[in-house]
Amino acid sequence: MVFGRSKRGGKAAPVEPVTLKILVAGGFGVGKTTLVGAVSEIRPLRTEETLSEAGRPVDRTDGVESKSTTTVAMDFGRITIHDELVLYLFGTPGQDRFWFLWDELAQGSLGAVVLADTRRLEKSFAAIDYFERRGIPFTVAVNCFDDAMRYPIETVREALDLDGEVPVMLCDARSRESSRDVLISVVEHALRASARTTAATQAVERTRART
Ligand SMILES: Nc1nc2c(ncn2[C@@H]2O[C@H](COP(=O)(O)OP(=O)(O)OP(=O)(O)O)[C@@H](O)[C@H]2O)c(=O)[nH]1
Ligand SMILES: [Mg+2]
Repeated sequence: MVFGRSKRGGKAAPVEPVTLKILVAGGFGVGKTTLVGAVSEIRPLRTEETLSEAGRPVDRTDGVESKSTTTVAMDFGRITIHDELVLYLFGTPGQDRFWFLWDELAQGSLGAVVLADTRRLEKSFAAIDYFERRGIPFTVAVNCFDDAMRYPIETVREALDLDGEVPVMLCDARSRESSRDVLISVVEHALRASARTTAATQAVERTRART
């Protein structure tokens, strides 16, 4: 289910907010857990485990050698955009060995954020491919790490071979405002995509009715 009205006990609110599910995805260590934690108005659910010596042969830590933990199932958080719109955020695990969880997490999502790190841009290819194949709208958000080179948005778009309509933004996953802007971009982009699909369906139906 993509859309839903949240149920609340006690006094009925004048308007129940629409709730949407958004995925926060991307390669290992790009800042998914950080983003969910930065924007969530509830204490985020985290499933961090220590990166062990035993996992070293399979866990790719190149470029983020100082990282000591990784998400092994998911992150979960919630943000109220305004009275009538609440987003439930699901952060994906970053290591390849947890790919099997993605289908479960993606079910019913309106759209996704693909976080990218310009020092390891290739780590985002798999997430982009995943959402493109399933027709799930996504925004690419470049998480600007302090020691990473800054590139123009169009350079990032070209390097990732993205379609013209995919929004690309620069962000700081540690900042609530910046992360909130990224999430709003995902919602707007997904709603535009949905409106285009509806318009196309209606055009097909009108054509059928005439023939
Ligand atoms: N300087 C800087 N550090 C960041 C930023 N975002 C995240 N970090 C740090 O980078 C590390 C990785 O962040 P996480 O949020 O755990 O990354 P993740 O994508 O959830 O990682 P996995 O779940 O293991 O794939 C943490 O130590 C963060 O504090 C950022 O925007 N700037
Ligand atoms: Mg994580």
